This record gives sequence, structure tokens and C-alpha cells, in this order.
Amino acid sequence: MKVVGVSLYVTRLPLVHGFETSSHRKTHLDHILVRFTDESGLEGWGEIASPSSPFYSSETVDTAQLIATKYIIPAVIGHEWETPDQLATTWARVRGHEFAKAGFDMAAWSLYSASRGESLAATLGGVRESVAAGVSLGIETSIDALLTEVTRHVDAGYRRVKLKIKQGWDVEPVRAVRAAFPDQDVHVDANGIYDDTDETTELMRSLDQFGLSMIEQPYGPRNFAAHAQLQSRLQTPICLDEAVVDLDDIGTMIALEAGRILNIKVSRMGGLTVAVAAHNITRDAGIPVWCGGMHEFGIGRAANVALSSLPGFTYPSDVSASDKYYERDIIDPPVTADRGMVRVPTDVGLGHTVLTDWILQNTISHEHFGESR
Ligand code: OSB
Ligand code: MG
Repeated sequence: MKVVGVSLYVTRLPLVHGFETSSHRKTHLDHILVRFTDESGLEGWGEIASPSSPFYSSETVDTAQLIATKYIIPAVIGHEWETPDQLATTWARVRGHEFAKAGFDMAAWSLYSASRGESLAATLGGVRESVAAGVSLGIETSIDALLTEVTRHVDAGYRRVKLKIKQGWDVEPVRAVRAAFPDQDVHVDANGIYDDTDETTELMRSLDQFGLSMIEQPYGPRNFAAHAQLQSRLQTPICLDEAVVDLDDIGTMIALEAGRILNIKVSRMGGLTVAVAAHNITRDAGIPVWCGGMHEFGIGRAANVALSSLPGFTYPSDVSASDKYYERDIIDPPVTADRGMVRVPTDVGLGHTVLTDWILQNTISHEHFGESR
């Protein structure tokens, strides 16, 4: 196959409910949508779900656009490939910039699965007809407001609730949620905000009493040693997110016993090709995984659902329904959850129609490279 045309759309959607993590609050997202056209006129879509500011990782929408236009697109256009991993070799020598790469890798997989006349999930090796969905709930202005959000999503049937925590918003909100929902699968995510101190160790040990299914990324992204030491002192499993951006990091995580669970994010790891490899490695190592999210629009969300259908994804993924995030998604039908289960599409490619007109109506800038079709 050969990609002959690439379009980039910087598209903005407002969130239905503002979202605050330990680093900042957001009310809308700008994601870069990637459209491939091959020589036969087939289409593939991908999504660069980088945040606008470099507070989750060092990438931003602007850096992704720069890397895409300067390094990835010139290498992709006209390159002959048979499988997505072959196309991924064209950007392999670019260090870092995983979010940017992920958008292109996703477009390659969606084009590739469409060309095979199969669903994306089947092409990736998926085995599930539906996947269990969790929700990720941001920091709220009060514990009452948080309980309202938790209640709404537990009532909707979501299988797991993740609470964002930071200093001053950790033990008390968790205590309140646990008291109100004693049997609910609950976990917390610190997005790397805590310092490696005795005080943090004590705080994390006090979270042990709540029977959380995991504590996600308490320490900074590079601090495997601190995670390993904390894990040896906790009953609750530590789950790594920001720390693991490539397969070597999984090796480090395993060698140091820096966590017992891995959040595999397509965006953070540079695409579906690496995400599938990460799934295979962790499965062989006996490390359970789930698929994390970056508030993806429908294209990235469809990729997350397809990935979550692989056998190693045994914990509920952050693949909530489109309406948890956006009033109107950019795909039809939108992603829906039925009692916390999301059906894996069996139609060819992404399994959803991409709403190009709706994308254009919400697009801030649009660029085209190569042949136009
Ligand atoms: O740490 O998983 C995270 C959103 C933005 C940045 C980081 C994270 C998140 C989420 C959202 O938790 C998960 C979702 O897409 O529902
Ligand atoms: Mg996280």
C-alpha cells in the first residue's frame, strides 16, 4: 500500500464537564485528526490526542504539528508498505513525540484493516465482543460534588471509578467515596504529583485501608526506583502510566518491580503497533493491563475500544461512552456503554462513520499534503 495524501485537522470540542487533574483544569480539547488516502482512494483516520499544554507529557498540540509536518508526513507519503509496522519504520528514528506518532500509526491501522475488509479489532487480534468500561473523574470543588459525579456514573453501570488525586485532595475524598460505595471497584490516579518523601509513603499507606484496585502513577514519570520502593511497602498494586512510554520502560518496570499493573495508552506509547507489543510482553510477564485514555474524540476512542478487545486487557479500560465527554462526537454512531459494557464494532475499519462535515465545522486549521482526492 502507499499513502498518497495526508490531511491534518486541528479540531476543537468542548467537554460536557470540566476536567481537573493534579496539574490543571480543562474545558475543551484541541486534537489533531489525521486522514490518510491511499492510491486506490481508501481512507484511514487517526487522532493525535496530545493535550495543548506540556503538563501530562512534554508534547503539545504545537509540537505534534511541527513533528508531523516536518518529519513524519514527508517520510510517509509515497512509502511502500504492507503492514502498519512497516510504515512505522519511517518515523522510528524520531525520538520521543509518541502522541504525534500515535496519530499516524492509528491512521495506518484503520486504513490497513479497511483494506483487508476486517474490523480494526479483528486486525489487531481482538477476541472480545464487548469491553468493560471505567470512568475517570476529575478533581471537584467539594466532596459533595464528587459524590454526585460518582453516583451518576455508578448508576449508569460503569465497572470501575477512577478518582484523580493530589495533595490536599486524596485521603478524604477516597474515604467519602468508599463509605458511600463500599463494594465499588475504585482506584486513584495522582498523575505523578507526589514527591518521594516519607510523608508520601505514609499517605499512600493510609490509602491501603480502602481496598483500592490500584494507585496510578504517584511519583514523577522517570522515577521507577521510588515506585519500586513504595510498591514493596503497599498492599495496593501500583499502576504505571506516565512512566512507560516505550517497550524498554516495561522492561525496567518488570526488572525493578516498580508496579504490578500497566495502563497501556495508545497515545502515550506512540500508537497501536507499540500498544499491541506492550500487551504481548505484559501478558507473557503476567502483568494485567487496561487501556487508558486521553479524552479522545471518536477516532481515538474507537482505537481504544478495539485495543481493549485483546485478551490481556483484563481490567476495565478508560473507554467511557462519547457522551461522558462530548455533546456530539465526530463519529457516527457515537461510542455508547450499556451497563458499563462497550460493544466492539465488527464493521470494517474503525467501525464508525467519520463525520467529516462536523469535523470541518469544529476545525481551527486544516492542512493538506500530497495528492488531493
Ligand atoms: O492520567 O489517565 C490519565 C486525561 C488526561 C490526561 C491524563 C489522564 C486522563 C484521564 C482521562 O484519566 C481518561 C479518559 O480518557 O477517560
Ligand atoms: Mg493516568
